[in-house]
Amino acid sequence: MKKKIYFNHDGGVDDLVSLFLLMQMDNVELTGVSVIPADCYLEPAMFASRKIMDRFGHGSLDVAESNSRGKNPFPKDWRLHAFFVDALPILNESGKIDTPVAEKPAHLHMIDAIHASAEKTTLLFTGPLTDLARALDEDPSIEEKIERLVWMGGTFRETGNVEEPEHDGTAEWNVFWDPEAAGRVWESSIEIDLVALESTSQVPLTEDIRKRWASERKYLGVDFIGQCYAMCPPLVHFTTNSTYFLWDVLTTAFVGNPDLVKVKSVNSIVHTNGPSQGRTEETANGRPVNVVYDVDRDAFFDYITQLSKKV
Ligand code: AGV
Ligand code: CA
Repeated sequence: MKKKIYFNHDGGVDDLVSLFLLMQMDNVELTGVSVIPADCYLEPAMFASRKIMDRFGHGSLDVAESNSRGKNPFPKDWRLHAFFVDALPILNESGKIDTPVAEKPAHLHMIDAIHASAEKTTLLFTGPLTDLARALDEDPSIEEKIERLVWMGGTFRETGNVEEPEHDGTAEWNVFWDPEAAGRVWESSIEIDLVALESTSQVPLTEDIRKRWASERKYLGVDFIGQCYAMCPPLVHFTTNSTYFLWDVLTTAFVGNPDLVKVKSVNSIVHTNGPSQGRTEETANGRPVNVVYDVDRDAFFDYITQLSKKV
């Protein structure tokens, strides 16, 4: 049986590649897609999502826009990536967009999608949790129809990936953008799988992987992901604040193939205020989350490249 997946993303290159990959998985049925303007601008991220669904999808879904706002904005340079993906010739060949924009905002769209499915829904979030927090406040009855939340977010290491004034550097960005939303979801009883920096740091974008995609660009899907990752700074000598990892793509691959990773349970809290806001911290009396802390790197890259060859 196919897993029912609702996907909420924030329009980064790896969010949009994730959307493409999800639609190539035989064991996944996508029940809805929505876009939150966190690590993107909303308009190009919506266009790009709809064009990716036109070109590489199979179903008849619409895409919902989020009207959520965060506390700590993403750097503009990163948010601009959605414009580059939207402009790719491969997505603009037909000159039209068929996939419609949903009438309802993302959090209400997600509530409808959860109720519309007889089976429980797995939520895949590759941006901040704001829309989920708002959905839980709006309609707490969705909780019992959620199979689990798979989230790219957090870290239990001393150092996260936020380098901003007035912050101590302990947070991961998706938590930092809206720490209170994460805090709200932590209060729920939803099973949480956290694809944290522990595992995503093992899958940086590197030259060898770019070369591999270039050598196999005769496959339309491999060409597409190669073009997308041409926009992102790879890891060459050492990691910088702009080095690109396959954060969300690992999270998405985990949904399609959980055997790629290792998971352990950690009790944790979320810091919602002050210089550590957005930090996820291990604490004996915190709520349990399943942390994805290790990945078989080669098997992961084989898996996503294989999926990309299906188109
Ligand atoms: O913290 C990782 C999250 C992922 O959801 N995003 C990017 C991924 O989509 C924020 C982010 C952290 N560092 C970045 C980010 C960078 N160097 N460029 C763009 N986005
Ligand atoms: Ca993201």
